[in-house]
Amino acid sequence: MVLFKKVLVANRGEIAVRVIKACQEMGVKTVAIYSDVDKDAPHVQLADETVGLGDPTPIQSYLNISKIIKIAQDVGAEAIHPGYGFLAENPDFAMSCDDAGVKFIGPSSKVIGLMGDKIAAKKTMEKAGVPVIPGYHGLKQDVSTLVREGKKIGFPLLVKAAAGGGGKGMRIVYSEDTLEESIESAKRESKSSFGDDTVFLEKYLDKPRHIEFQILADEYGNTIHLFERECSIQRRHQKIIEETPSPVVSKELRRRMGEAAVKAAQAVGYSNAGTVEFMVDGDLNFYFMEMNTRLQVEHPITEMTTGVDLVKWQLRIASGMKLTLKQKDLFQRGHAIECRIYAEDPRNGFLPSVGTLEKIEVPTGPNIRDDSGICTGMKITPYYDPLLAKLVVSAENREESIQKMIWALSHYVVMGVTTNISFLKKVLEHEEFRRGNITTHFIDNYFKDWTTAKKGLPVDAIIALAVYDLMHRRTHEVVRYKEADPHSPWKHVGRWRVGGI
Ligand code: MV4
Repeated sequence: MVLFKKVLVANRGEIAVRVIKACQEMGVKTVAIYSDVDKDAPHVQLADETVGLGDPTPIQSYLNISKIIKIAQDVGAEAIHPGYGFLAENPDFAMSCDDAGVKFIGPSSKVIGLMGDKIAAKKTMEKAGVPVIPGYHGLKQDVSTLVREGKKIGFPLLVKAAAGGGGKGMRIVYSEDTLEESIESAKRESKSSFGDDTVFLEKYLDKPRHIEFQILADEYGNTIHLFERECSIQRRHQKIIEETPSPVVSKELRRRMGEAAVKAAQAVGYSNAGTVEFMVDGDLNFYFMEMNTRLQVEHPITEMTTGVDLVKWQLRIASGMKLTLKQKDLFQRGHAIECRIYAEDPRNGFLPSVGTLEKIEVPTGPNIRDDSGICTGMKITPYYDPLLAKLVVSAENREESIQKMIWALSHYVVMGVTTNISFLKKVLEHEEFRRGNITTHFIDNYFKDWTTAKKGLPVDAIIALAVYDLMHRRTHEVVRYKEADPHSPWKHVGRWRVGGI
């Protein structure tokens, strides 16, 4: 079995860069695709061949199935790597690849479709003996059935969309009084977001943690897990800090969850890289929540602690090679953390920040990894996800890893857009985070008021600090007036990351 000679990367940003580098290291030629606003982007500069998609709107570019498949055929690419997001979990895309004779680097279209239906996924897992969150996931969808089933579950409970994920169409119900209206409004939102109003009900778990397992499976049924990632630090259903190992997963729990994750993958004939998401409650009971049929954003922390290059394995598996890694040979070494650096303004409701990147300085050192898709001069536009980079560090243990990440964030400089760097540091510095006392509600619990702008320091102090910090390659949180006064001297320092004293 030999590797592909040429792969088309159907994505942009840091993940396109990550995949292109893995291909090149393995001697595989790469084809980048790009929209008009990405013509000078790093993934385009790095690739061996490039093809333009034109109009930057996602539907016309990175989501355009027929255009992308036509390009793959024209350039003679044998396979397409979808990255994450865009077409990565679209069963129609995987199917179109099959039909066009281009290998989709991921699981089968059938498995993607099955896992996209959260009810079908739960039923499959229940049948396979993987624990699922208690609730109702039946096909009877009339409101009176749902209300009756909801009362049986008890309160609080969650109404979730079968076609959903990411909190869309989700409602928390605290008592019988609001059950019916919550079901109806969840159905309405689900219909308008996904074109499907099927919902299911779950007991609302107390002190929930999001802990997921990385899976690799080849096309001959060999399946392994590469341990867990704790992803409980989220903001509006968007993960911002991930770590491994989880501070609450014991050896024994890891073994049981890992076995359940492998069982989940095998139950659906999974192949390639995937992630089994579990919710873990305050008593450390774990339940299958969903399976992500793609490479995850947070995959680097697994790579940092296991030494396994997941993207290379995706390529090998898709080209028909056997998984030669054995479960018994895998172990976790040290502790790794990833922080997602976004172009957004934590002081202004986390609104995406757009502009031209004027300066970027990246911390370097042993066990510091920067997966980024940005360069100076690049415009950050509102068209795509505002993720600029993923900063990943590893160290011997959790405490050292946190310290190291705080250092690394302090030496990460981005000028031209506002970033969440200072917010990430505040989270890492939080006493409860340091103790490992985290749940999916951590940000809501402890950083509720963070978006209100602080009153500014005198202008000369700001400028002095800015110069000082630049010289010392340090960044601070933004302190500026809330209102945009065109005559304000703040205008001139508004892009600088200043303050924090
Ligand atoms: C839950 C849960 C508690 N119990 N399910 C699902 C989608 C994910 N992004 C959030 N999800 C949750 N599912 C059960 N059975 C807690 C969450 C959850 C959450 C719920 C309500 C409000 C904010 C939340 C933030 C993270 C996780």
